[in-house]
Amino acid sequence: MAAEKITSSKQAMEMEARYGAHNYHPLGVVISRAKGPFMWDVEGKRYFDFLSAYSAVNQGHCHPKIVEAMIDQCQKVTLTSRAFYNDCLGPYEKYVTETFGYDKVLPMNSGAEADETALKLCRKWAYMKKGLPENQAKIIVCDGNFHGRTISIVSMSTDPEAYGGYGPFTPGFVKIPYNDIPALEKALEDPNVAGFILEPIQGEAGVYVPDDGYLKKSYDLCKAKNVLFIADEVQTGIARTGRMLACDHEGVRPDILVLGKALSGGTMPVSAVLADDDIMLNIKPGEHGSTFGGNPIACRVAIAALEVVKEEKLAERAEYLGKIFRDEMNSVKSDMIQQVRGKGLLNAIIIRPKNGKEAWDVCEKMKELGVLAKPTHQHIIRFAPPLVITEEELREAIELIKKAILSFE
Ligand code: IF1
Repeated sequence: MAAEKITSSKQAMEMEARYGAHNYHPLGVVISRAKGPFMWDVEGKRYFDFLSAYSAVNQGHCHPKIVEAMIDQCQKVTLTSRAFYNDCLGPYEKYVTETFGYDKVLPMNSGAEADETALKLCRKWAYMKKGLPENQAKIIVCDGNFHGRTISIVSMSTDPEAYGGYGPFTPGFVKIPYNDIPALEKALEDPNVAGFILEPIQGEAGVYVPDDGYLKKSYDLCKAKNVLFIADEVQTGIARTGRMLACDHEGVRPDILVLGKALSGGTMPVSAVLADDDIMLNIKPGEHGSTFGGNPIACRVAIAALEVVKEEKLAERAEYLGKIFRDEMNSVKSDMIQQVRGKGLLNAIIIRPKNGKEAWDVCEKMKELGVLAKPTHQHIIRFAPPLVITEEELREAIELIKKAILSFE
């Protein structure tokens, strides 16, 4: 029995409702093709993509260089598992560690897997190098965090929608307010603290940009207490905020760096954890791994994805275009715009409800006008187009976004 072909958006949405888990509530649009900053629905309507799959498509949809690497490797060998060597992993490991300046990389697949790996590396280091008593290691996390959806990761969450109904929870996490230095100082007084994990900008929390200096001060406090500073750059990394890493804005070099999403340019799940030998080599053969982690296709795709970032100067583009976006949105005369915030091309607008209309309604209007974005936490719309968008295309999309907001005046 062959799989059914989709000939209308309505057919696709009904099929998903009937046969798929209802763990999402997507906007009512069915994408069938995408290229660069654009996506087309089943009926052929074009949209500007202003979500970029939550910053996984920084290089633009179906970037030719990345797709070419994928196709080429697919016809050689797709997967060896780590039971054997292959001729793609070494070159990738060398390339990615030299790109970010670390001794070693542990390749994984999803961002959650990479964050879990970072937590395991931190705990292992705490027992083997810092000398913490077995099973007593604590890791400080921030209110409003989002690091993935596994049981241990939602054990760190302060969002009932993320952790509700999934107990019992993994112990060993200490929650403090984000962007709060005194709270971190106090939490670091506990001698059993092994690490501090945070997003340099909280994405899911609504593009919450901490005060200037927060990352550097946090890093310094952790170093003073021999605590590992773990940066989850799954969403903020790979040029999204106007630098290769969001930590680069403050010259902070995380002890453990977590990457994902755009590491593959949105073609397939590729994530990575980078650290120096003193941290990385505490995990011995057989103590961690994954079937697809570091597979040949992932290695070829990730090299191509990083080459695109460098060759097309995507960080510089994000910096320059992001300023245009924030300036233009701050000039809109509408009391629906409560705040515009962000760095590079990771931005958000807090929508003040008006006449019963709120962020979701603005997103529906934008969809009608040909721009796709989605609210987070009811009143915040995240705007994150692929970094390959041209200034002309960005300005065209900005006019449509303005039109959508002003349509409620
Ligand atoms: C969903 C949120 C964003 C992440 C950071 C790790 C991960 C993510 C900073 C895990 C993933 C995705 C997951 C996706 C929607 C999206 C998301 F709304 F869920 F929170 F971007 F903000 N660290 N974020 O942002 O990476 O395992 O997904 O590869 O779960 O709905 P993953």
